[in-house]
Amino acid sequence: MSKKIVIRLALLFSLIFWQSAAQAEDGYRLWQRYDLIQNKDLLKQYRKALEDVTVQGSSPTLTVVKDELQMGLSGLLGFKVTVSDKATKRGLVAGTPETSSLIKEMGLEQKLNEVGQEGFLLLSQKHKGKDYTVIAANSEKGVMYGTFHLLKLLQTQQSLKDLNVSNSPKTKLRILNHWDNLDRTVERGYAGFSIWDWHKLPDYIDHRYIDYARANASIGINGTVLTNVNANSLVLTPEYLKKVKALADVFRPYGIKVYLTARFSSPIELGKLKTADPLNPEVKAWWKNKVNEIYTYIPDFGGFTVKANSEGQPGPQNYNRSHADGANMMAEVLAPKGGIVMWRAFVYDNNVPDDRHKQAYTEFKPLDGTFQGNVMVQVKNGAIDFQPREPFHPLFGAMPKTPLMMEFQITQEYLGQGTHLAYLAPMFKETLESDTYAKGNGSTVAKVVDGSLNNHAISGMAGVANIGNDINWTSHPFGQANWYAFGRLAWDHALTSEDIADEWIKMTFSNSPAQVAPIKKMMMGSREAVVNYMTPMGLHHLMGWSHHYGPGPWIKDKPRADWTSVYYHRADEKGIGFDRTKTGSNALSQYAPEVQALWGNPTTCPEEVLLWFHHVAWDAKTKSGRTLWDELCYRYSGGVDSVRTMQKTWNALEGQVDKERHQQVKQYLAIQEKDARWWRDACLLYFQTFSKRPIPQELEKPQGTLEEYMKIDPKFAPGI
Ligand code: BDP
Repeated sequence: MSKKIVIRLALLFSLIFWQSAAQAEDGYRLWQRYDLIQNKDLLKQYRKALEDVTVQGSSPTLTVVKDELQMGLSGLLGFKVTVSDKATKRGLVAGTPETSSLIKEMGLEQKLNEVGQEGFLLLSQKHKGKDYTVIAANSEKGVMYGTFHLLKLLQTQQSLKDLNVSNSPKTKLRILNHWDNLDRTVERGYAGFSIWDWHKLPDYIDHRYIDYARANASIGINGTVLTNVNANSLVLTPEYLKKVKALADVFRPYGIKVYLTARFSSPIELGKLKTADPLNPEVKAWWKNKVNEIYTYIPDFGGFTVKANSEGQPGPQNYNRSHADGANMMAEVLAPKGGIVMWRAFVYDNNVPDDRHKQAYTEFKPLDGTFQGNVMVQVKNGAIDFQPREPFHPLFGAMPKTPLMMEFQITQEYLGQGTHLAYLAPMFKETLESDTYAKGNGSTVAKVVDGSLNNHAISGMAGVANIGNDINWTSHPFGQANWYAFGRLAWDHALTSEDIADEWIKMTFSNSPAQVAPIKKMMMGSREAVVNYMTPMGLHHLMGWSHHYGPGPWIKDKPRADWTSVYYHRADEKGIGFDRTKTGSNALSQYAPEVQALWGNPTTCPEEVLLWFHHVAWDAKTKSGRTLWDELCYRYSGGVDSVRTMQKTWNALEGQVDKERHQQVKQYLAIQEKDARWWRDACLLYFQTFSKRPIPQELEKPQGTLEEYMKIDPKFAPGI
């Protein structure tokens, strides 16, 4: 080899090395990667269609649109795209009839009428003999959502020919709930510390805030509750309101409103009043002044999320007032400013009820019709607490006069936290598609939540965020998919889990079918895998004390019975499960008769929730023909097997997925496999002390003893 060739080769290799080093994948870019499109034919089509880009106007939101188009298209198309504000004669045009003379000329009014304030049109449009791609909306926010939609079409490599998209959100408020404390710890947060750097705010604006807003806007999220539901009244002091204002200013152009959690006792803590009684005039006056003060900093402040009389938080019941009294007092002072109250229904009082499942319904159902118009009652998807599987909350369908907001948990408190792969869209969908029968067949939870079942003017979905200051935001690279899926479903609950996964994989990893198909398969089965190795067949609340990470079915003798595991599984010599039928707690009576008929009979009750509603004998026959005990053993083992299958699938993707993320996920899957065995073995050995039956011969046997598992006590687990 000549010297020249050697030098050239060396140069080439160093270039390749430099390029791959420069592209080290840390996951920070989420689904907004905007890398050059590899499909040559499509690239040609896109380049032709999008060569000229026109966005007239210069408001903050239109600037977001321009910046995103410039950055996105330049990356995807591989040349520097400039956005012009002079109406050009072809290419892409984005705007409203007010901001864009071209769009006004096109006469899209009728079509625009159908998409409302936040929706958009994306059209291939001929105008005066020229071809345009048009993003049109009634508001600049709509233009922004249309822009992200167009970028998604490119990222997922879809044709831009004959576009005729008309799209608008089904739910009005699409909100992230951050359980972030002012000291930057995050309750149930597994991805580092809070992204809100309160100490440096308001002077230092971390670029992350902007990227956070971009990511959220791209999936339609339009609100963020910055602080923990277990609230600190400090955030309502002027010092902190200035910091909140700085964040609100960053988020505003992206259509994201800021909300805060309000500690009910703030008038005492900050106002030095003797009471926080919602009917006390001084208390009302204090909140009125406080709200007015907040609006001087943040003129479009969204309102409050309130956790009251739950898990030790103060609330109106401390003064013998109802939840409605408390919520309405706040709502009254927020109403003139356009603010709302999201009053949480996750309550349980100081007395242990006969069944915690019943408490929210018992307290809230009688209050239906007594809330002010700007109050939404925020209800968790299930009646206990974000378990891997819960039947839908009985309040959905039971409060027709009150807009009920959905509360999902994106952060995986009970689903393996920051280390397990569990794609949650199927879980969210399962709840949304459940039929409450409130107004006959097809009265789904989704229709309750989007307001259509009872014609509510406001509607909303909240998701407890899984975001922290880890470089990739969510610790597990696949945690990003849950943030993404929540936003997409809040926008349109009719989307399928598969389609959402498809989009996310293409934008996050690759468009190559060789990657999309296996990754999607992993994702689609992952939540069920977690259910199986943690809490199959309707079991729930079996986790270890406080950290909620590993198994603890033996947890008992705690300050409250309903904080223990034995309270929920009720295993004894005869069988296992919580009888919630007439012979038991009768929580089932909180559901519509159709639901009661289905779930109330162990032979028709879906096995997925069997032990949620029934105490079943160890030897009872299950659908597989096996006894309940054997079936439980099979399900627990099946959960472990599914994780091993995920590992195989992922290993086969080595060399296709970038090294960094491949390695990361591989390590997490190894942890998940180990944890799945831990759950399986600990639970089966423990339940075996009651069932007194052997684990079927053909299944893998536990490696440790029950005593060993019971001694495991993870110290300093995050999120507590
Ligand atoms: C539980 C969490 C606890 C939260 C509570 C809530 O363990 O940290 O404060 O929910 O939703 O799941 O208020």
